[in-house]
Amino acid sequence: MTPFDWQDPFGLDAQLSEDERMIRDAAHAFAQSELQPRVIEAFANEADAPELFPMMGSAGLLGATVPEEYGGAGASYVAYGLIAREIERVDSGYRSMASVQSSLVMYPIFAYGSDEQKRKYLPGLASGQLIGCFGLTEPDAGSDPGGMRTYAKQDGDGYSLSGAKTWISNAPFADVFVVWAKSEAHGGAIRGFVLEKGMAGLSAPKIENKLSLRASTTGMILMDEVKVGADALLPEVSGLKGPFGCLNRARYGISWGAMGAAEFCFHAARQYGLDREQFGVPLASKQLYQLKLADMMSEIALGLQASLRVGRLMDDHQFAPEMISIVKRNNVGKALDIARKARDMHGGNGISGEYQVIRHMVNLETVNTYEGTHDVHALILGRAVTGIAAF
Ligand code: TGC
Ligand code: FAD
Repeated sequence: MTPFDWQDPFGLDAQLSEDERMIRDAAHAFAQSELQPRVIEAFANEADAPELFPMMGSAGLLGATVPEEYGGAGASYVAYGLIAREIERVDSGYRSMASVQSSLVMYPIFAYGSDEQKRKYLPGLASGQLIGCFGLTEPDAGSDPGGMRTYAKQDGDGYSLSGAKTWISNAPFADVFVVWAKSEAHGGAIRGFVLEKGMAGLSAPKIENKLSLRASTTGMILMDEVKVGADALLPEVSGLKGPFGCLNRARYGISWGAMGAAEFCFHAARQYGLDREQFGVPLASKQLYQLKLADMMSEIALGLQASLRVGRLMDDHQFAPEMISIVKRNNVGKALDIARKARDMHGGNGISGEYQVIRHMVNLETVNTYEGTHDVHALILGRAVTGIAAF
């Protein structure tokens, strides 16, 4: 009989390759030594942290799946998920910064870009010398991105873009903007464009006073006849499958990341229950307390195993987007529930920033909403089950 490990109930570690374990351990060491010491203050002060990008780049955490010739690590999607889990064990906002850069900026340039665009942007994005953002959501088009109003007019050989994007991670300090717009020259089809900081007519004001994900900077992208050359167009994709192809990768990473946040909360609640005595005994000796810990451990073990399966299928090019909807929706929903329970199990201390569980709890409210809300993923799955779109 194998002894049971409450920190790894199904032996996830043993299912990883040597390379994946090394990447996981490096991400863990970076997150604990560089991110953890700054996060409480960063969250409290809603601080911008562009300096983290070159640090994450040096640690090999950006664009892990992108081939080495473009500065990436050529690693597996499982390795990418493990990185997200380790960063989000510290904070969902830091994972957001990294996953936007990797899945929503580097991936579309790699998958849909010209050779010239790949050479121009990918090495700088991988090293973190360049910071990227991804503009899909608009004030009047969130869950329904097909309703976007941003358009690209033909302008000589190039294009002129006008419109507004909102709730855009990294935008206020981004150098590279991957923006989706309806293109006049392509019969109104949604196309991707790469814009650069400093272009006339382009601005990215910060959205202040978020009460969730405060360690990640969020802003708008305002475009007033931003003129770009023909070389700004991502040539290899047309239609909503362009942005959705990126979202598949980011949503998958989030499914691992949310489990990292949940693990932090589970471990914290366990330790708190062992240390804190009430009625003359540790809280962890109480049946109700143990029930909550048992539920947390079970959901995390199941969620990680599901993400590992989806990651392996992605690495084999055998995945369906609905699989990603299952793990994004379920893992984030379970993580939010675990964070709320952990907050409660810490009693009054649970509302203090020092104990960190309430920070994870409020962060996960955002994670539940972005990249397709919990209910939108239910509708994607409902369509798959019934054949009827209920959006
Ligand atoms: P629908 O008619 O279903 O599809 C339109 C076209 O897109 C294709 N497609 C996909 N392709 C690849 N992967 C997927 N997951 C795809 N889903 C759809 C589809 O085949 C079709 O292609 P074609 O060639 O036939 O035209 O589209 P719809 O307009 O009915 O969409 C419905 C719905 C609800 C599924 C979709 O709009 C949706 O997912 N909404 C949620 C929006 C969302 O997730 N936004 C995320 C914004 S980015 C963000 O939040 C970043 S946060 C980052 C961070 O900080 O971590
Ligand atoms: P809405 O679509 O208006 O939804 C509001 C509510 O209605 C939700 O509960 C939703 O589930 C529900 N609803 C919507 N449609 C239906 C339906 N058909 N049936 C039943 N219920 C429905 N976007 C980017 O493009 N890039 C980014 O980098 C980015 N970063 C973000 C960072 C943060 C901190 C946040 C909060 C958001 C970010 N987003 C980003 C935007 C995010 O993707 C959207 O907020 C999300 O897609 C939901 O859109 P919405 O806010 O317009 O909500």
